Amino acid sequence: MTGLDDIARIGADPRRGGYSRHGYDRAELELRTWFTEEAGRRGLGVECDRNGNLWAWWGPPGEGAVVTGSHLDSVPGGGAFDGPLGVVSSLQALDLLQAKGFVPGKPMAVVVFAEEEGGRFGLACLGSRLVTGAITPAAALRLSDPDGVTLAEAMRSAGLDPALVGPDVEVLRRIGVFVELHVEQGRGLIDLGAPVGVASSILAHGRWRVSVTGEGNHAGATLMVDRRDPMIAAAQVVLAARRAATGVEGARATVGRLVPNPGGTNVIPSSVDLWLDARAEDDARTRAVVESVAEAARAAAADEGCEVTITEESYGDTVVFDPALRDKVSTVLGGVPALPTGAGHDAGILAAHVPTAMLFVRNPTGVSHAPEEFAEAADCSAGVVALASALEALAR
Ligand code: HGY
Ligand code: MN
Ligand code: MN
Repeated sequence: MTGLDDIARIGADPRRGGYSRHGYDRAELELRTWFTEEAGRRGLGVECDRNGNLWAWWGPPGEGAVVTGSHLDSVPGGGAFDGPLGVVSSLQALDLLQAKGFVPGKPMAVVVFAEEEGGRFGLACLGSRLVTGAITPAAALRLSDPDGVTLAEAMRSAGLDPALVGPDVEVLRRIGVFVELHVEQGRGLIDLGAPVGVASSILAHGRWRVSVTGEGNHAGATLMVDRRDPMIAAAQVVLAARRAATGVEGARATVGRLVPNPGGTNVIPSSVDLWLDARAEDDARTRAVVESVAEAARAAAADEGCEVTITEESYGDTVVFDPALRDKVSTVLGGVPALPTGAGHDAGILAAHVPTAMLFVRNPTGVSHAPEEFAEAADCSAGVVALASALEALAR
């Protein structure tokens, strides 16, 4: 997959393995430059919208466009394909259409959404949520990264004016249909024996911040009976997440991020922050998992003489992709299988506003959000051909 080779050195993370490319950090800004150059080489006109999303237009920007694309940012230590495969495949699909002399009957564009993973500012799909109004400018401008750099400061460093962020009706009006190609992040296409599939739905999912406060103290001078150790309660929250999800059909719950304050080996933390990522087939089951974890957190904190607060940081209900568009794309592709995903996507945010479809490319490892994530070159090429066919059928 030549396009991915071009960016293979950008944002490689020697400590974690894989890639760490986050909203407006050096690696992601380098990827923005790479994308702008690649689009320019193809005669596409590139513009950045007020929310930091890049748009590369084939022909003049206009309403009812056939839009494809994805994101370039990653999770910390993420794989090479999650996001970039969709962007590279979009450019290569346009290459195929231009090479065959296809003349679009509608405007076409490739979009790169900002901070899809929320790897820096903690909120997934930030760029698409801002465009659609799924997050308010005020809430977005309250975001800051673990070093205390605010979203506004990061956007300014990228030459953007944070005062302009917010719902963008003009941008939304331009999107007639959005098709996102993405590496599959599970085993669906492996089990189906298919290189490419279309998405049927996305699990309901959200993120909750659990903050436990106790009494910071000395690890050696403080008797066990005298402790109010927030780490004890935090540990029980982690175990409660596993128990809660296991008890709800199809649910998933993860604590992948836990930050003790101050974080010294010989220090009983004064507080611990941890983030719960919970998902399930519908709102009721997702909320049931979260409520069960919250109950356990309150009990564990009380037992340990600690305080606990639980804050919902983001949430999206189940997404069911437009069945007519899904079936049209599947038919154009000769009847590829439709499959659900447990991973969130910008396409999931846009689906509430414009007709949206997703294509998945087989990942023989079934692993994602880790360096082992992979897609065979032949399957990537099949994805590009499929995307080109879908876009051609939609842009005729
Ligand atoms: O978290 C997700 O599912 C997506 O990768 N942002
Ligand atoms: Mn991801
Ligand atoms: Mn992704």
